[in-house]
Amino acid sequence: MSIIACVDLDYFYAQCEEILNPSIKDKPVVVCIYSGRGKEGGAVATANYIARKYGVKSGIPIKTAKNLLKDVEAYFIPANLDLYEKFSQEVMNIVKKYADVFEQVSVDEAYLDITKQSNSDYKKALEIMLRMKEEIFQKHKLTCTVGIGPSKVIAKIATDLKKPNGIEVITPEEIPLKVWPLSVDSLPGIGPRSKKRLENIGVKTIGDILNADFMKLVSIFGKKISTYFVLAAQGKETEQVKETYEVKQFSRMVTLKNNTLQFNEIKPYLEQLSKELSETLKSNNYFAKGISVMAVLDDLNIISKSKLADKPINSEKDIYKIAEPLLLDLIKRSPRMFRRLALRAYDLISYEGIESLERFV
Ligand code: DGT
Ligand code: CA
Ligand code: CA
Repeated sequence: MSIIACVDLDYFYAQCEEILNPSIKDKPVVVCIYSGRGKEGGAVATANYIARKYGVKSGIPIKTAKNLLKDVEAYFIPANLDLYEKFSQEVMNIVKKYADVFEQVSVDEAYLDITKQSNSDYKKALEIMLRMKEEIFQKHKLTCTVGIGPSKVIAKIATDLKKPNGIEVITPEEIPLKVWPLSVDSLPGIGPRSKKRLENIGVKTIGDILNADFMKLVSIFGKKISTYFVLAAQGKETEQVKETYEVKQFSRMVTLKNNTLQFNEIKPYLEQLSKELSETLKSNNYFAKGISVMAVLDDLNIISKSKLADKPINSEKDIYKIAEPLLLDLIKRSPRMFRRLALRAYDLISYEGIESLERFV
């Protein structure tokens, strides 16, 4: 019997901001995506649980959130997606270690097949996931919620039951008790519209799905979706955890102190980026064949040039050697001064199997 875990990081963007600046932690924190139209145009990406008590949630206009929080001291922070991406990668690298099979489904969410690790034992599975939660918290001071069950759907439902900073196990035997009383829209895939249609035929809870007339469901949702509802409600849908393959590229970017087009001034930045990129490749066990240099100009236009090395590389020296002529070429054809410089490695080769690499080096 499979055991699947779902890991979801709590109020993710807002929690990253709290980690960066712990002094805001006991106040409402709202992470905003500004549209650029008007001072307060845009939407809320997410908010911490204190702000949620005031009704602030993902997707509402920033203006509405400001209104809800007008009588309290609150923090409105523009989203820093690079920062969240970086936290996400670091946390997911920990999560991965605890899985037989690991599938990342969004920036803050992953499914783990832990059947082998736990020997199909739910008590063991719980212990393993508690250890993982602990390691994530120890290393990053970041909390997450974990759900464990016999299928992806049940694992996800378990996670939603215990947010934030919780853990929940639902064994197959516990499904009637813990899952069937829940409202139908707790089942992943059932949104407000399907909920309405189900209510119209008297189906309010997940358990009601199993008592409903199957042909009636089919007449509304079709056979495929109806079958999914019925299997999912019993923890019997068989969607596998699909291994997520590693990122196919790494990059590093820097903002120049002064905008410039002078090679001598830009060179130290390229050296620094080569060093950082080399470190990233090495610490992730990768060689790269492709190197690309990109410049963001002072009008925010972007120019770039790439080249494939003759063999996979990952040393600072080799990276710089490929990158320097690319930079010189960009400087030559750039109409404007450089504002930022980025270096990217692609066409990556993992050196887990170092032997197979010998034919390259
Ligand atoms: P949670 O899981 O309920 O504790 O809270 P979050 O914020 O982690 O919610 P989740 O897992 O649905 O989404 C993960 C991140 O994705 C969230 O921190 C920000 C982003 N996100 C979610 N919904 C929206 C949205 O409607 N708009 C934008 N721009 N970003 C969103
Ligand atoms: Ca989340
Ligand atoms: Ca999520």
